[in-house]
Amino acid sequence: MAVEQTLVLVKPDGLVKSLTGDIILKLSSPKRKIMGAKIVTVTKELAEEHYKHLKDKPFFDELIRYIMGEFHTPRIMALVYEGKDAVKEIRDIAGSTNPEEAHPESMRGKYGRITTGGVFENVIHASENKKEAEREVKLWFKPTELVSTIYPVVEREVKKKEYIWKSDLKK
Ligand code: 3AN
Repeated sequence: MAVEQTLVLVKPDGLVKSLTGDIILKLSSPKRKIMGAKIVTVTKELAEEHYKHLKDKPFFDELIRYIMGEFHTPRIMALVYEGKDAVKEIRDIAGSTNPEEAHPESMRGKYGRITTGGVFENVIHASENKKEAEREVKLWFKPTELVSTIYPVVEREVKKKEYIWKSDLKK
């Protein structure tokens, strides 16, 4: 089995239900390493790009509102895992898309629900395959946000403003 990377999102319902600890514990294994982690407020642009394969589905607008945290809290936790067979193993831990069909011990089976409006609130996202994983990791993380450069990078000079802590401003 090859070493793979995969993207995990603890979705807004996972955060309001305080499930981050449980999810990270379930994903912990000597076979896997966390390569990056952050809390993100999801923009409409990011949400639509992430779920672009579902653009024509009747639940697309609700899905975008859900991942942006409109029904829970406007944040998600994004993680990149690396390990042998990581994509499939983490998909299995996450469980099937439909929480009612997911294995009862999977994260989605345990904690997911279908709202009366028909949205699958399934707590966690895990990349579907290696190709999607690369697309998603690159969408959610900059190379410098990962502990090592898992995909090829190039250097580019950019001039931009940045926020620093006010107390760090030297006079
Ligand atoms: P997965 O997240 O298992 O890869 P996708 O990519 O087909 O599945 O779906 C992305 C998200 O869209 C799901 N996690 C779920 O929140 C929502 N979703 C998918 N299918 C449906 C559906 N039939 N009805 C409502 N929401 C859905």
